[in-house]
Amino acid sequence: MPSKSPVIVDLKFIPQEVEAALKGAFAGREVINLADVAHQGRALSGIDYAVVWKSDPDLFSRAPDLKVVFSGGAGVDHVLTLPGLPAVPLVRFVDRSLTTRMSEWVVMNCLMHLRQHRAYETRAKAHVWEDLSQPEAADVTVGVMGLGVLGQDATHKLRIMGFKTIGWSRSKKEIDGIETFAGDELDAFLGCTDFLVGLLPLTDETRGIFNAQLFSKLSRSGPFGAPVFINGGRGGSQIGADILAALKSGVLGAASLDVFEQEPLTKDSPFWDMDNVYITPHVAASSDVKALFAHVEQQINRFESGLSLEHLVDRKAGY
Ligand code: NDP
Ligand code: OXD
Repeated sequence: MPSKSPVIVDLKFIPQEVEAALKGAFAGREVINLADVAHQGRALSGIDYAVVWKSDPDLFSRAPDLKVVFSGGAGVDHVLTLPGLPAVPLVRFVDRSLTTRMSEWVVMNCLMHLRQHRAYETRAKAHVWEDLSQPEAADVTVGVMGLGVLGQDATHKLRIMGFKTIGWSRSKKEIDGIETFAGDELDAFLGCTDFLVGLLPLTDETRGIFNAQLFSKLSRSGPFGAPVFINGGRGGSQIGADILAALKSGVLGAASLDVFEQEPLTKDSPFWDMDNVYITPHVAASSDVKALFAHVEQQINRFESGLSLEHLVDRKAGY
């Protein structure tokens, strides 16, 4: 029986988490963890599989024989932009725990803005006892841009919390209890949206989509007047300078940003010091590494048994 192909693991995650998750993973196969100094400079030809997250640009020239590439996360922009990506199937990570984490982040941020959490924190620090008028979730329309795996789960959980929820995607969707918009219906969608949630992949079409023009089309008739922008998708889809200007001028009332055009966010970024901005360091839905390896193993087993791979990326669409 031919021996099983090794798997290259090249994940710029927390190294200890990768090490721990590798224990017991990929039974019967050699794992070449590129974070391990023992593998630095090692020849990688003849290897069929690689699991990657933010790989170095020379990966594909070092590993010229890959048959399948696996993204360490749901997004694949970091793979599609690597030089020499071979014309082989690219599989992204779709996972219950990742999806759940993103919905937690989205719901948490919508609730923090709804419940004016920052205003109460500020008052608490100054020992000020003051109540502010309190709309309920049903008074707010949350518009989700991107109705894929993450967007659909988030809309479902936002609805459970009572938010009116609408969504926009490339192709029209039928989702129970949610008004959906597609393609050129974007302006109509924006006009109904009080809290805008970004859950889009980064593609040629979505680069810079969250810009001044788009913010100016959001509803201003919600309970807080100015709309709120919440982005858990990709930083390349937003224009940071436009967000700053919109927050300063009142076109936007507040924001929650997990992703930035340049990551890590530089220490001198004005976003850190803005009272009406919540910042998290691209952790809205980090991959559970054990679950990632289980998913890769499952897909390799399918591939080697002649079954079709799941969660394939459409290279032309870019996601
Ligand atoms: P999916 O591929 O399942 O969904 C993508 C959605 O975006 C689809 O509804 C798609 O439309 C829509 N879309 C894509 N391009 C366009 C466009 N040009 N116009 C309108 N709609 C568009 O992805 P996921 O839901 O799994 O993930 C979304 C993104 O979230 C990932 O690509 C990643 O960048 C980001 N992410 C961020 C994380 C974080 O920690 N911050 C963690 C995980 C993911 P259609 O349905 O018609 O195809
Ligand atoms: C992902 C991410 O794409 O964590 O999974 O950003």
